[in-house]
Amino acid sequence: MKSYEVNFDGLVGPTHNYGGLSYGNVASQSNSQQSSNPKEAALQGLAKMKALMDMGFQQGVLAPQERPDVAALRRLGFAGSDAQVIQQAAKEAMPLLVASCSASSMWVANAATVSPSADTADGRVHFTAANLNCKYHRSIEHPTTSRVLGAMFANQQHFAHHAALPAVAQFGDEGAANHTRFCRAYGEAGVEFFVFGRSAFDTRYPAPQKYPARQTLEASQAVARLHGLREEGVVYAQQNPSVIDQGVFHNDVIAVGNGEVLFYHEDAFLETDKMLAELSAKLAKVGGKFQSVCVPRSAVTVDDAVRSYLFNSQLLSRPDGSMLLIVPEECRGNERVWQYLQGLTGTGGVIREVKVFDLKQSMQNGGGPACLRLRVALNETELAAVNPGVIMTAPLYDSLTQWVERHYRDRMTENDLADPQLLLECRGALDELTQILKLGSVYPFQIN
Ligand code: SUG
Repeated sequence: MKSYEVNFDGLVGPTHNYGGLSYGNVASQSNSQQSSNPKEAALQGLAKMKALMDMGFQQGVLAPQERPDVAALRRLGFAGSDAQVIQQAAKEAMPLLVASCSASSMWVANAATVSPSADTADGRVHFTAANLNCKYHRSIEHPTTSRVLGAMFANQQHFAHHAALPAVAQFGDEGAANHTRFCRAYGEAGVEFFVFGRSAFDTRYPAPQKYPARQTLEASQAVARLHGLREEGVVYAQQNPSVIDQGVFHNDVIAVGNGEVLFYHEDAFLETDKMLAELSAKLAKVGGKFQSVCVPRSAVTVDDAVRSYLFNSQLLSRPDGSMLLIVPEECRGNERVWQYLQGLTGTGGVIREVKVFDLKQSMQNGGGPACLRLRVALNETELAAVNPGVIMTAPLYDSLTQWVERHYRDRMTENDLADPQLLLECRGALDELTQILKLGSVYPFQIN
């Protein structure tokens, strides 16, 4: 049976702004308080989805969330009408209003961890929504994420959904941003690779000193158990704490994998040789031949990787078996990175082509091409069971583009977030969106 990797991209929401909310994420911190352009952000994301679809890849779309999250503000004690809640928060606790307005759900690599049916004990595709509990503005995403994923993958015969892990730092889980899967073909059993930043219960593991390690070993292990993965089909590795302290807040900022290939930076992991040997041995057991492409620090420094987002790229398989790398424009702007990429594609290795995309609006908050997509490997039957409303087509691209043009503002600053009118605009837009994507009622304003 045919199988595919389907990329579901997060549609940027109408409140996209630079809130400076993510300590440890260099771009988020350095662009804090700049004015943003939500319309441009959404159109840049849609252009990437359209381009991948036009290249022949399976592409889907994942809806943004209701923001401002008035219900979250009410849980923090703000009261009255919706407009009063927003005005009171703006007056008394602006950082909380900003957090409740974040469009951060666009980075759907953090929405969930997904295990394809070929890896799981019950033969279904498993999803665990990420609790994202390292940052308040992200910790409020998972209830709606679960409803949206439930509406997209609604068939219980093929899809199993797990609620987010307990919402404490010991089970900090950032979803697919710290998870990669290696396989010979998408429909065959593979090796799932979980990368954690620290252990919550075992003090023998080192931890970063400056910035938080968002993913714990115990969270990764819990997800593997929930999904029914076999021990021979799983490898755990620890991120190098020193790169976390240099701004590598997720593993997908320093490594990306696809098929039988891991593309990574020399400083990305601890005990790299042991980890590569385990990946190679376990992939061999399911018939695969593991290949690693290491980028040496002498060619590209960790700082170059953080600034350019070289590794936050999409590594895609082409029909002839070679691979294509989708990188952000910032890679072309960094001389060392660009030179490295010219060499990489010119030497007859597996990565043959690089395509550059302008995703500046998202990049300024630390979200590159790979952050914007959630990969779901599906066989033909499973793909047919996905809600067809969320699969990208030329007409869907046109309607989403027109929808963005109609509803989105082209400038947003902190002052705009305090405008109660913004809530009404967003709800109107999202109500229409759920009809376009045939999601039913998924937002708090639609179900309460
Ligand atoms: O969680 N930025 C996100 C970026 C997530 C990138 N995702 C992956 N690497 N997979 C984060 O730090 C910034 C929001 C603000 O500052 O306005 C933010 O949430």
